[in-house]
Amino acid sequence: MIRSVHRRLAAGTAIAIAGLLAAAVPTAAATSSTTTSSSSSGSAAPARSLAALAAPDIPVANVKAHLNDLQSIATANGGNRAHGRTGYKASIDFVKAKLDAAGFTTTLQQFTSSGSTGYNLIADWPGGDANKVLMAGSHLDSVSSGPGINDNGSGSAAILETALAVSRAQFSPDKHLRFAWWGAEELGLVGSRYYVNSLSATDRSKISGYLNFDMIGSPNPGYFVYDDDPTIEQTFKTYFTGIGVPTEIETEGDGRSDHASFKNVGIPVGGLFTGASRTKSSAQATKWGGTSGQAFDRCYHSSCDTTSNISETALDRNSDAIAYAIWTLSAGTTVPPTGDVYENTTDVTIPDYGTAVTSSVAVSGRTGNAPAALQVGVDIKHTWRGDLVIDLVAPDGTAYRLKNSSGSDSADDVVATYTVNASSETANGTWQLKVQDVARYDTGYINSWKLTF
Ligand code: DTR
Ligand code: CA
Ligand code: ZN
Ligand code: ZN
Repeated sequence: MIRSVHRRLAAGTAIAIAGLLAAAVPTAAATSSTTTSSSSSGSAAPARSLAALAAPDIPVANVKAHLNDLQSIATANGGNRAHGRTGYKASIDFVKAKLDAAGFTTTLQQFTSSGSTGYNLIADWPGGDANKVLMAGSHLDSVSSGPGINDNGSGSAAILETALAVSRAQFSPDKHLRFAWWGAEELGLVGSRYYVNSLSATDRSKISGYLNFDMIGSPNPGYFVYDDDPTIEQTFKTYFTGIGVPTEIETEGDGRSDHASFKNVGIPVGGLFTGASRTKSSAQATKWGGTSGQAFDRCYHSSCDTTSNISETALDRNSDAIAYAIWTLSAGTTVPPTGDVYENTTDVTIPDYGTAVTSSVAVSGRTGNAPAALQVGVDIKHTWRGDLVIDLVAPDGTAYRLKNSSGSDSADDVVATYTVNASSETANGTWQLKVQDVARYDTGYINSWKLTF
């Protein structure tokens, strides 16, 4: 028996405070990151400062642990993680395994360069508006002369830990989040260019911005911000101003890293850099500390680019800046759901490690297709929510993945609002929420769910 409730939110009663809450980061259960509510007027902090409050601190110890793992991989594979060598594929497999366990949808993209197979790793976080994709990327390959811990284990480890923080928070921003680890950057931005060239013009147009992180832990660090897209540049500058660290514009010129592949096709880009073989001036040493007259990274492209070639302070500051930028730039301009709500509040038990169950809502009386930003509100009570895979199934049977399973997400309950681009689906018909518990132990039930058109 389908018990769906159809009600219209009176216009004006829903005051969209999404821009302020979109950056709100749930701590315990995954809660809506975009919501509307009636609220009395009153001053509210600007969204950006809330985003600063809402973005999680990235534990630099976790980032360093990833660097230790990459160091071990290099040591076990001839001392490097270069394109075409066993150390690179081992690095890719290491990163992919962590993302799969955290609930990301990963894709391994192969290409050939200099006679060897190269790999890009693309990791999509389920949910968000598929027409507004925010990307963050780092090249994972080293040069053949060393382990490449600063260049570019530092960027790779920082975005990996940020992606894991997205999973821990069950962050569900307005935009769709995509992370990428590039192959063969050291051969001339080969992997990132291959990725961009493989995108259709339509898919390129969906990328609202690409953030690049290549060398963000240099031992004698500078704090450089790319001066390409002004909004991205300002976002990073705002973060560093907030922690009292002055920045400079990255002046080593375009084309020096993977953001160039995106900029060349008109995608807004930005990023951070702590310096390579250029020397730190006395003015910079006064500003940032460190040693003037010495290279930002004396081990650039050398065998001594090991885990001892890292400034923990720079790595920590830049990792946190990455999280701030992703939380801030992924909050789109949400259209408040002032339309119709179709809800089913009947409890449905989810069998432990069993077959999928469904809960339905009947939508009728509407014209045309569903919206490009269909809001799917989910309320599931379930211990160890990482057991759960959740899909929205349209009337024609098309399934939209809302949440992947995650072996590491031990938190309880899924209370979240997902945004689905359902514009290719007829609005009228029976929509279903499909939930499956894919791991033993821990049980729960669908408490309620709703569609807001
Ligand atoms: N090409 C990068 C290092 C590098 C040199 N200048 C910049 C400027 C911005 C980012 C990175 C770089 C490499 O060797 O991987
Ligand atoms: Ca931190
Ligand atoms: Zn390099
Ligand atoms: Zn690099």
